Amino acid sequence: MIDHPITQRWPAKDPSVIQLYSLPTPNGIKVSAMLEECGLPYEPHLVNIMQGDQMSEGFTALNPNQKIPAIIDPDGPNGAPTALWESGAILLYLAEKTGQFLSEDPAERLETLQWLMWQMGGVGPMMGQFAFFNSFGGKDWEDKRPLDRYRTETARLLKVLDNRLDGRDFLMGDHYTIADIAIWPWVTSMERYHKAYGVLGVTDSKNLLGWLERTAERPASQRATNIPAIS
Ligand SMILES: N[C@@H](CCC(=O)N[C@@H](CS)C(=O)NCC(=O)O)C(=O)O
Repeated sequence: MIDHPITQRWPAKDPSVIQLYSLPTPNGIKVSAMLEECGLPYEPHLVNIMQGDQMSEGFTALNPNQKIPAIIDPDGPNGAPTALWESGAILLYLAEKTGQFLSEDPAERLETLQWLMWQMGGVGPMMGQFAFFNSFGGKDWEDKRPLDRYRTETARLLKVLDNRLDGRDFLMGDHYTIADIAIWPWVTSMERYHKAYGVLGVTDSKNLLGWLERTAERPASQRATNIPAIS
């Protein structure tokens, strides 16, 4: 049973499963991809950030930071209902809950978390700013220095990723992990929404292109790009 103000606006059809409040943006896709990969039962709810749903009272009661994605797990730690936001924290939680996509080996686990933090602290914020100055409000700004700055930094991060993927199928070698799940939606969004693979140097990065293809081939990645369904 879920007793939370968010259920007034987004009622749970099956309150015994994880409730996902999201939209298929890069941060949203991370969590839907993880849920799909893990095979956990869950119920997606569309939070339309273009219409300001994230500012509503119900959503704010769940995430005071007013951003998607967020979840409620009725069967959280100690069997109690748990609400969680911040996509990286949700990936870590689901990995620990299911024992999947994060090695139990301490060294490997640490290295995976390092790449997850790299995504959360670098890739997401920098690519988000690049997107703003390249394609959204900032594209009409006369001063092009912010666009140059974020494009240069985004290209640099992508080069770091390309180097890491040299001789590796995934960030952690043979193992597909929450690091791949966190990074992939951001990288693909650079082309899908911004047609920027050329200016960012992705088209010349063969390790990166191979990884993008391998990750995109996964059925969970494909399904996640439309969860929650927009129409
Ligand atoms: N660090 C947060 C970032 C979440 C985030 O920026 N979500 C965006 C969509 S990708 C959002 O909800 N934006 C709405 C807004 O800023 O009002 C996470 O990884 O969960």
